[in-house]
Amino acid sequence: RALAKTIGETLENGLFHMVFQPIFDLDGGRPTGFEALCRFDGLPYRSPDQWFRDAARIGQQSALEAATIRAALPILEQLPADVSLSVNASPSAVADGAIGAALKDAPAERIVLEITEHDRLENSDSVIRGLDRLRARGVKLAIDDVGAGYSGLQQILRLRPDILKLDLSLTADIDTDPARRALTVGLVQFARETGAILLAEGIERAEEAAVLRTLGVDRGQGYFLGRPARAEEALAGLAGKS
Ligand code: G
Ligand code: G
Ligand code: MN
Ligand code: NA
Repeated sequence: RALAKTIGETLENGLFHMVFQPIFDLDGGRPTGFEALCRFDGLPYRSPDQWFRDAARIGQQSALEAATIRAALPILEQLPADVSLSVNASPSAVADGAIGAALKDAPAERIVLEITEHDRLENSDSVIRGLDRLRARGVKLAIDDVGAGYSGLQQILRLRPDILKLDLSLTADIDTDPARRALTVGLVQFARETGAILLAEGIERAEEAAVLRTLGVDRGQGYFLGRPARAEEALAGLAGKS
């Protein structure tokens, strides 16, 4: 099938590249980490979401996820030791061991695993076992897209993540929306009481960053703070900052 062929070729020939978006302490300073995001080079253009859905249909999702992680890891050698690398993973790729294998030789304590329940947790025991194994090695766990879709409160209560990543639908226009502020205040309190770090994504304006900081959100990510960029550009942005 055409789909299997393009995904097969993407994997075999590395027809994708990684970009890296900085994550900042909202109190300022240089990035505390970068999130790795994949970009496919083939035509016609497809978003990562589409690619992973397509790959899932032909049983290649885990292989594709593992390939993007392996492609992201080399940037760690060029980053200061206290700067972390966040990679995305689906629960199913954690459960079947693909993510653990991709991270086998990685410096675990510098890795943040961002997971979203894109797929239902059909096999939740094996997901939890897979996450426990990774965390035992020192990998930090972030729940991605908190406030959207399946990344619900049950998952947070069950997994006790190190990092909660607020979905951009909560961050957008938080400076003008009291309801979004109220929800965020609740999550700030939850994070404080459970020792988790709260990270807001999708920050596009200075006013949003200022409000999030005032509310007690620890970290931020978004176009206002820094766009995803190829490794060389991301590293150049880091140079000269302290
Ligand atoms: O960067 P962008 O907004 O286009 O990413 C769209 C979605 O694809 C996001 O939900 C993101 O988590 C996911 N995504 C991007 N890159 C990767 C990747 O390398 N691995 C996995 N598993 N998901 C990714
Ligand atoms: O993995 P996750 O779903 O968190 O992926 C985050 C997505 O959000 C990526 O596709 C990234 O390109 C995108 N993104 C990053 N910063 C911003 C931003 O400031 N605004 C918007 N709309 N999207 C962003
Ligand atoms: Mn993410
Ligand atoms: Na997200």
